[in-house]
Amino acid sequence: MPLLNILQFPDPRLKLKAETVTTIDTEIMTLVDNMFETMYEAVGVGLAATQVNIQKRIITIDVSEDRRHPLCLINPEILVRKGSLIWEEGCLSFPGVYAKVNRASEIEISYLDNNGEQHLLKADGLLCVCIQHEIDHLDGITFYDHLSPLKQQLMRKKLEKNRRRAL
Ligand code: GNR
Ligand code: NI
Repeated sequence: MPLLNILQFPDPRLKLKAETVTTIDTEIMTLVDNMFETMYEAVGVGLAATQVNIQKRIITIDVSEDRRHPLCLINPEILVRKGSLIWEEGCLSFPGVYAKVNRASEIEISYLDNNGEQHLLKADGLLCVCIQHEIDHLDGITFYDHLSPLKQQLMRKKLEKNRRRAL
């Protein structure tokens, strides 16, 4: 199965807003499979379709230790947000850099799974942070957008430095 290319900051396509999925057909099911393969290969805990240049509201997640608990969220909606926490986040579109971001500490969401069945889910901890990070991607927002201008500048410099080293 082909691995999908993950867009890297500052690719302007990371700012596009994803559209609601209307029918879960074989094309969507194949995309979900390919997103899981891409996410596991890249060793990420989540991946949003926006990051692989597909503007559809689809997220793959696996926050388990054994990496054998895939979770696919289609058209996710946050219904309830409670509390706040600060978590050190990373992002596959920003390799090698990390930053503390403020998020809700508990959420309740609705979503469709890859069979089109509707679910409600309560989340806290890493899962809660990851879902908020991924839904942001679907709205064209990255963790960079949550940072102060100073921290944004620091992150851009670190990314440049990492890229020079990778050449
Ligand atoms: O792999 C990832 N780790 C992570 C760690 C803390 C908070 C969020 C994340 S998501 C990230 C993968 C990614 O970029 N998803 O969009
Ligand atoms: Ni990300």
